[in-house]
Amino acid sequence: MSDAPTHHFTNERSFAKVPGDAEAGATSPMTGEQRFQAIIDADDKIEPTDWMPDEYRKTLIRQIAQHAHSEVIGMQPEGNWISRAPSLKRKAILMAKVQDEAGHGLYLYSATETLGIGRDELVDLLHAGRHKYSSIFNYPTLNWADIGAIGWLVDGAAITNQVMLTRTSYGPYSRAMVRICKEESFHQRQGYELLLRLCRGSEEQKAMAQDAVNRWWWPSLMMFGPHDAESTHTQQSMAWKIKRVSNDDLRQQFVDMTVPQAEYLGLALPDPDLRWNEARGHYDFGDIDWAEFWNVVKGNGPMNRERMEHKRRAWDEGAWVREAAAAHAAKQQARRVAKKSA
Ligand code: FAQ
Repeated sequence: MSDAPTHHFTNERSFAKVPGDAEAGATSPMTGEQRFQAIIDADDKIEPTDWMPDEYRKTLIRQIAQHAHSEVIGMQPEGNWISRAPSLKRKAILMAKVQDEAGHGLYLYSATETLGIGRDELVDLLHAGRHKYSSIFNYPTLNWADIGAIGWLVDGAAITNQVMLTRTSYGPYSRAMVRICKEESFHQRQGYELLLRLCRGSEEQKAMAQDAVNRWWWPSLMMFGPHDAESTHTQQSMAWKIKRVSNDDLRQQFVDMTVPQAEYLGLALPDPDLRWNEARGHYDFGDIDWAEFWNVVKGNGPMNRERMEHKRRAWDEGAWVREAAAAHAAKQQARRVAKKSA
């Protein structure tokens, strides 16, 4: 072992057997970099204490933090309707869903902590405008049917993206995704069922559902990010198996899955170019308004300012809770130490 480049080996896990070990043999042990690549090639998981390239770590922190921030900011558009839900049952469902999103944020911030960066630091970066969150949460929720459209389309798009992330190469992220996807599928079902009830209701209710779908369809397609040709990170992220499917392929999957669901609801999707293409075996769809997408990403969407103001205010107002929890934990710890040394 003495001639192994030890600076590449950070822990026991680095010595786990991976394909290629036999060929590498005892005479030429793998470097951390080679072992990282072998784990990726074998479709195995990189774990927190494994050696990893700095850029791999940075990419994960960027993507997972952006995802965590999205879950937390994503509580706002729906949270806005909890007090106005039309029945106790709908209120209970909506509260459970919004709480789930907070939980998703926590799992994801925990996953970034395994990469060496704390939640407080990430939240500061978001509050300072140096981190992004998903464009979708910068649109307003104008009527009750928006809650159904968010569940069906926004959670539907989120699941399409996140199912592939259960196979991402970073262990803690992939395991968080398994649990998150289970919860997201309940979210999607409740949204679809809500819209189905409206579509089987009065003319006014159906019109409300159609209005919501008209406004949420295109922003949902934007959630998948820019076209592959414009995507800064896709190529490297796919080589590292952080992303397993490209933005455009996921968007196509989502369209193919959603069109028959819209037909069953009896709702039109607001795209005159949407039609089945027999030769491709997929639906063709119209051009996305990328100017609108980038405008929203840069902070100029209809609700960006309000979302961030609300987020900062909630963080400041919750300071006493964090301080009280930290003081309580310190007191408990001091008691444990005192008991041990007594
Ligand atoms: N919004 O090179 P790419 C949810 C940025 S969770 C804003 O293609 P990448 C649950 C991107 O950061 C929704 N910015 O980037 C829920 C990059 O900028 P940067 C969130 C976007 O990372 C439901 C630049 O554009 N889900 O909805 C967006 O390879 C209901 C170039 O883009 C996740 O975050 C966008 N839509 O691919 C909660 C899933 N798209 O950083 C409440 C995990 C792209 O270089 C209620 N994330 N950008 O300055 C991912 O899978 C990826 O990050 C993508 C983007 C696919 C989103």
